[in-house]
Amino acid sequence: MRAPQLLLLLLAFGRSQAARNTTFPEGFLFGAATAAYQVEGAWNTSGQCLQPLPLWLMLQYRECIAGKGEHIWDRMVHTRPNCIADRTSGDVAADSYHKYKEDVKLLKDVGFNFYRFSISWARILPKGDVSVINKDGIDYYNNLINELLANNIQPVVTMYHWDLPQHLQDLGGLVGSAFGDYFEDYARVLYTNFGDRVKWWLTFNEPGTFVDGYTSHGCVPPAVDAPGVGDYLVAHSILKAHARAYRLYDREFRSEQKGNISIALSAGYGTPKTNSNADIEATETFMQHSLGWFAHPIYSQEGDYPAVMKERVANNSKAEGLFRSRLPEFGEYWVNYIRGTADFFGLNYYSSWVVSHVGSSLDRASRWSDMDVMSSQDPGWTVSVATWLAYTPFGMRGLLSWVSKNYNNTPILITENGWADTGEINDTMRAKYYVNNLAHLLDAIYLDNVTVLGHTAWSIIDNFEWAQGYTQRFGLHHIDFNDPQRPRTPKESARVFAALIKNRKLPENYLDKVIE
Ligand code: GBE
Repeated sequence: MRAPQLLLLLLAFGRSQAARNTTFPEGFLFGAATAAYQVEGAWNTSGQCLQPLPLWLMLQYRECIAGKGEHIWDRMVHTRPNCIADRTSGDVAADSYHKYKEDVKLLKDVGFNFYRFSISWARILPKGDVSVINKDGIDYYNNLINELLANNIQPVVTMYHWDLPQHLQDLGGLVGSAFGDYFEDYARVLYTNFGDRVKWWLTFNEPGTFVDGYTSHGCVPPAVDAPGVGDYLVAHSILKAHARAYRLYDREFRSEQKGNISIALSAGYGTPKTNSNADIEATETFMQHSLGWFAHPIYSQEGDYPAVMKERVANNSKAEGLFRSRLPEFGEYWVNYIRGTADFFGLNYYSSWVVSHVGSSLDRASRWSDMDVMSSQDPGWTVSVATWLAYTPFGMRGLLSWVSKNYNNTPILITENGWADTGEINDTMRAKYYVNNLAHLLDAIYLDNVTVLGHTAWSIIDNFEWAQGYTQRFGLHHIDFNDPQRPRTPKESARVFAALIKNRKLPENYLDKVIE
């Protein structure tokens, strides 16, 4: 290597390393997450009475014997076991329903400031509506919340992480005309019972993912085959329901409880394949059509779906000979009602995509063909056992900056971030993933002036990974799912996190030396 080149290299390294601040700002929060169906188990646990009651009393006090109701994932795993890679289910999962104190201990040992968990709607309201309230369910979450607070860990509660009560599914599900009523009533039960202690709420987890229950992916319940139609209808209904839960809080609870409410949106970070205008534009369309779909109605100044999305779907629908756009319209009332219904931005980030423009080549209408883009992974990226999840820590900074820029520097909480493997205890790749994602998160804070409230690791424990069953693991703690005791064992990543939180600084040994 010639001298000037060496000098340049030294300069580049020296500068970027020196410029990078690897210390967490004061007040930055660390947390870890789970979701009810993925960890709780006790899928059909029955309610209990203090003593056996005579029949007439049992009929009067139905809540006394209610137990947990069935939800759409229960129904799917039990009726279509082939949908799950290893033909397992969440019937027992990590058994957190019985082992929640152990889970809190794990959180405490790592030093997390908060725990993001979800409430199982059907455990609280077995039929989904408020006709029956399961006292055992209320007790369970009260116990969990109290155990967390006793250990100085803040609860961050997701109201809906994909487990719709089956009874509500039978009444039209997420697109049924009464869905918003049911969700508002459920939210009221949650605020009333837990809002004195829960100050961070997320209404829905990743609507952009669970809309797939209405596309041709056969194994996401309720498995309705209506791409480019059903997914848009679900999103529409979810945005309204989210806003109703938020407005309800404003009307009846906020002045007393003083909490924060948002929604957890998921996004891959798109980077253009080439610097052609077509690819740059395609990348923006991709971001608007996946993340902006939900974020624009809530966080933008003008509200409603992104213009590019409305225009594309309307044009395509017309070309297909339809009388109206497949993308439903809100109208002025709902645009105003939904706009501004979040106190911070909940963002799940895992991975990035290389995006390029393609002419409409897909033969069937879908939200993907509506975008005219192709997303793929760079062949140089390391891909995890989950095909969609590649090691792309730069996307953390890119996405945070994109959100901050598009939505007026709104404060962001990373509500999920994580790496999949097959369960190694010495999970050095997961440790590397977290350290470098956090490095780019700090770059977003220090170099791009993004307001980031905190980071959430998915997940504190291995859990039921939906259609992948137990074949893909995301935990900082290993669980042996063949052992009825479901023993938890800390992995290397748990140790790395513990040190990182204690020092409030990234460890040198897992930090990538090259900075994009
Ligand atoms: C989160 O979603 C979920 O909130 C959480 O419940 C889950 O455990 C965690 O991720 C880990 O997956 O045919 O393989 O390409 C991919 C993360 C579907 C974002 C999976 C939807 C990742 C978006 C289907 N993806 N998800 S395929």
